[in-house]
Amino acid sequence: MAPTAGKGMPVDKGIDFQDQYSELGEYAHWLDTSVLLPIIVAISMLVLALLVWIIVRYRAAANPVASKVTHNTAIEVIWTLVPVLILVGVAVPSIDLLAKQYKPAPADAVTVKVTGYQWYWGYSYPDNGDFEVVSNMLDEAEAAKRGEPHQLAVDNRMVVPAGEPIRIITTASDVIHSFAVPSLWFKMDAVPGRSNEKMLTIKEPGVYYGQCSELCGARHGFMPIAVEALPRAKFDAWVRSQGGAVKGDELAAAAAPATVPAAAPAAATTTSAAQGAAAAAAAPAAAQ
Ligand SMILES: [Cu+2]
Repeated sequence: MAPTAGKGMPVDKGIDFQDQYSELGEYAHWLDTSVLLPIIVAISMLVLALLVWIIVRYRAAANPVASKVTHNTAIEVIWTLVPVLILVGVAVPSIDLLAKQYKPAPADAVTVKVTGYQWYWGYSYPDNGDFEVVSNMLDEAEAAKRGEPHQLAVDNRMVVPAGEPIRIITTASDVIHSFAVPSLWFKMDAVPGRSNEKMLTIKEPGVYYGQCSELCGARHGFMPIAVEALPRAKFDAWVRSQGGAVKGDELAAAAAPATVPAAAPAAATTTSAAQGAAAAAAAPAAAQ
């Protein structure tokens, strides 16, 4: 699948968050731009106005006899209560968002295990025959040839079904990495010896780019992430093309030559379940 310009990627001169393609992302984006930002702006303007008023009205030249007032109960009650109410108002949607973000995925969700390596990503599909896709950044010429943004484009994407919950488990083989895709509001550290889990539902098919977001060494800036969400039938076909199986398939049947979806430049160098271990061992060599 070819990426859509401006979708799932940064845009020129963009200052806002990227457009969101998950429900949680839309919720979080709304919370930021429609709740937090207006409150922040209003408070900043109020404080600025008070400062200017005091500096002008109560400067020594205009106000030679200083006031001796030290207490005003009414004002003190107001400036305690109003901030408390604002914070409670902000806490309600914040905690709601937090709880939704860490809701476990349903039992039948597609599982993708994301492994960070120095300096590339591996995506394995434990429920689909446990094949692993190794994903390296494309060089500038190759990215241009494929019509993809350089330093975001990869040779083999992480392919997932659109419109259904995905269970993403992140881990790492060497140092801490972080799997982050801004347009899906998804960021999860990938820590050696530990698995972190979070659910993701992508609303529509598309290609969504991200980057490793934890400083992980010399080529940290060159391990981009490309997530390709496909309609269910195309995802199933892709899984079979990788030597994997979808529910109801038999692994043996999937070993037969499979149809490669037109959408998959991602189909080039991946491994079957049987070759998985050998490929994982050879993978560092493949990492440029
Ligand atoms: Cu990294």
